Amino acid sequence: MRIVLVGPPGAGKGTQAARLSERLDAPHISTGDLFRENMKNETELGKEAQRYVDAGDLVPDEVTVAMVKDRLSQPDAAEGFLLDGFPRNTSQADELNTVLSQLDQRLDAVLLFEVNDEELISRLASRGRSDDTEDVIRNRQEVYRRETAPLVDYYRDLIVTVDALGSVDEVTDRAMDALADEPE
Ligand code: B4P
Repeated sequence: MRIVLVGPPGAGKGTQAARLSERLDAPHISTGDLFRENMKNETELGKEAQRYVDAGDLVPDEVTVAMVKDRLSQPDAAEGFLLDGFPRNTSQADELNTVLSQLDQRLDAVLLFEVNDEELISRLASRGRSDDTEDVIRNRQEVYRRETAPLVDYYRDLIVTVDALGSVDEVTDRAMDALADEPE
């Protein structure tokens, strides 16, 4: 299956994508993880992304889109993937459409993880990643509302909503059930 995961920062996209990847036997492709790996290895891409990630802003589309195109062209993504954190705005979504149609592929579903703001803040505060400080979290939430939330309308025919409150196992089961209920 070709699935996109959308949700506010801290909704558990990364957590759930890793688990769904095992259950569905499809690679987990996380733009956040790809940026963090490049930053750790101090690659040119990592150096370029660092200041945006540190501030909780979106890394410029041209950098992000090139990185995703490269990843999607690898053989393990040919039969399916879970795309975690991409697209994050409608222009990235347009780019993804173009890439997929060139590969004669299309998305099967867009999983939308819903959690209230209070829970999001408490999850991120307890994780403590370097971009999980209060100011940066607030900016990431604002960026989500402004840039990413419009994807719900953009993908209205593909959206599958998942209540992401509850234990990690409960959320995984809900996501699997919701996908199973989707028409082919
Ligand atoms: P991401 O890595 O995508 O970060 P995120 O949205 O905060 O994480 P996620 O929602 O996956 O939460 P997680 O599972 O980790 O992005 C980081 C940065 O990279 C962005 O700010 C941006 O700068 C850049 N970036 C990424 N993609 C981009 C793009 N397409 N374009 C431009 N820039 C981009 O869960 C969070 C915490 O909750 C964890 O501690 C987890 O253990 C906990 N948790 C999860 N599920 C739980 C549950 N059910 N109950 C309790 N806790 C739970």
